[in-house]
Amino acid sequence: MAQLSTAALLAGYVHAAGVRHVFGYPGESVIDFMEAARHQGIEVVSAVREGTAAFMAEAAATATGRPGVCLSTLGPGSTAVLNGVASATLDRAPVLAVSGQIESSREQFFTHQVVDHDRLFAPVAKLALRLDPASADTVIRKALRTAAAERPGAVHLTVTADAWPVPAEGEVRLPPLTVAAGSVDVHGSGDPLRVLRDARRPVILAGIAALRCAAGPDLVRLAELAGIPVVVSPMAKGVFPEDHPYFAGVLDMAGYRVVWDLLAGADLILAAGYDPVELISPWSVATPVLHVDTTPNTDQVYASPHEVVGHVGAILHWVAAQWAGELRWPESDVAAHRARLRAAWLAGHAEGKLNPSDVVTIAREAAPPETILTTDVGSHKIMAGQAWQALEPRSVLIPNGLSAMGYGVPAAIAAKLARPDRPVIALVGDGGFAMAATEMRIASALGVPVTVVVFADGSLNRIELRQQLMGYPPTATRMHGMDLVTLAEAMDCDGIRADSPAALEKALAGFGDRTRPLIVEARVDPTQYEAQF
Ligand SMILES: Cc1ncc(C[n+]2csc(CCOP(=O)(O)OP(=O)(O)O)c2C)c(N)n1
Ligand SMILES: [Mg+2]
Repeated sequence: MAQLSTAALLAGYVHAAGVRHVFGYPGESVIDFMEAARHQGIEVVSAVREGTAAFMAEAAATATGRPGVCLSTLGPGSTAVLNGVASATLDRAPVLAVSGQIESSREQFFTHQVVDHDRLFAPVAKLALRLDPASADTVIRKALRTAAAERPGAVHLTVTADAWPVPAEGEVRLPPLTVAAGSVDVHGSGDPLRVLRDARRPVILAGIAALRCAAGPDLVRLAELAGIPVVVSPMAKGVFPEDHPYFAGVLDMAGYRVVWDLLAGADLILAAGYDPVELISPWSVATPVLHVDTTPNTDQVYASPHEVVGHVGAILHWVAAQWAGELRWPESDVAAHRARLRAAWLAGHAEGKLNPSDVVTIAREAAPPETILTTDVGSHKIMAGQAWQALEPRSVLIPNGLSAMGYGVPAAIAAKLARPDRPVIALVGDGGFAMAATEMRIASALGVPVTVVVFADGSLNRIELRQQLMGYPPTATRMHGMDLVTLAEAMDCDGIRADSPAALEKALAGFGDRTRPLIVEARVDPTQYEAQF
């Protein structure tokens, strides 16, 4: 068999891993790989800049459960991609980030556009390796397996420009890319199941490892058998259907005090795949925790005398199979809790204005149930994160590990490319939108009909509120309104301005059937956010 070039081997591996889009920004040092990817039938999507290309790779990975791939050139390309690599790692998305590098003969002494990738990526990637032809096969397998293994994240590969065309040893032999959690380890003295059986008012806190383990059906079964309310973390939204009678809200989003009160009043928290990377406020409750996760309780954000470590779905399945006893919570108590949460979420709502909560409500009502939502970071995220009703895993993409602004728009484009069968909507702030707005020209160029609703409040609201609380004026947190309708049209997108609930309803009517990208400038009054701080 003819030997593949290093570029072709890498392209072959990522294609075998189910990757159909590589998101990147071109440079001389990666031309060979772009060509090899094209040859494999992989579309190379050029984002407007490398950092957003990495967000796209993260979103594609999160929406599908398969690895995402991003590409940058050396020097300014690799420094620009850094933010998105960090985001993939802290958002626990399996991403392969590939950067070119100057030819190996100059790598050790040349200075123009040369930065040390090992040192650059070490703190923000699970692993940073160099792809050499002689060991390419092993290194690619190691990179893919490491990115996908618990806890998943980004792996960075540096490839010198002269390495791409060189024949590489090996052939495509894809390793399993599933969650790595075989046997169950039980730590702590005594029977962890007894801890659950002894609890009168337990609450389940389900997180992203539960989502990765596809533990939804087991969560539902346990919740129903034992009558236990389920709180989810923002990035795990959809792992437990949010129209279920035992759904009890989203941690650390709007109305957070009501959710924390539920956890404080419980006599046991069953943490099912909860990853403290999502913890926004400090862990403030003294309730005992039973830790069930793919990873031992290495964070120690909460103490947990018992740890059950393994596949979260399999463990919950086993727990449910052992369950005997009364329902711990009647459905009516959980419903009363949800009503309190809803009231807290609506606090500060003013009639006759376009409130942030109105935007979430109207968007959810206009969206077909199977819609994929992406958000950005800021006050709008905590409103959407709590009340957007998620019905399926991987249908809500919220950046909540690094919490990097500028994610919502590129994530929506990538989600639509990865799941063309689904309507996709992005709910973003005007600050975060400004960071990534020009990515919408990619949406129109590729014919990707995403809908972006911008919470236009003229403010970096989340930070302005903090300033206000500290008694300071809004230094550097106010923005002059941008005309988003004109901007949309300049990028061959549709643009609509809405400053009332009725206008927004009209703007979003039937968006699931749209064939062109749409930007909606939703002129919200931010006063309601004050009640959420
Ligand atoms: C890249 C990046 N820079 C800064 C921040 C800090 N930050 C968090 S929320 C926020 C304000 C976001 O403003 P906007 O996008 O308008 O959303 P809003 O809060 O107004 O809903 C800022 C600056 C961040 N999370 N990410
Ligand atoms: Mg804003």
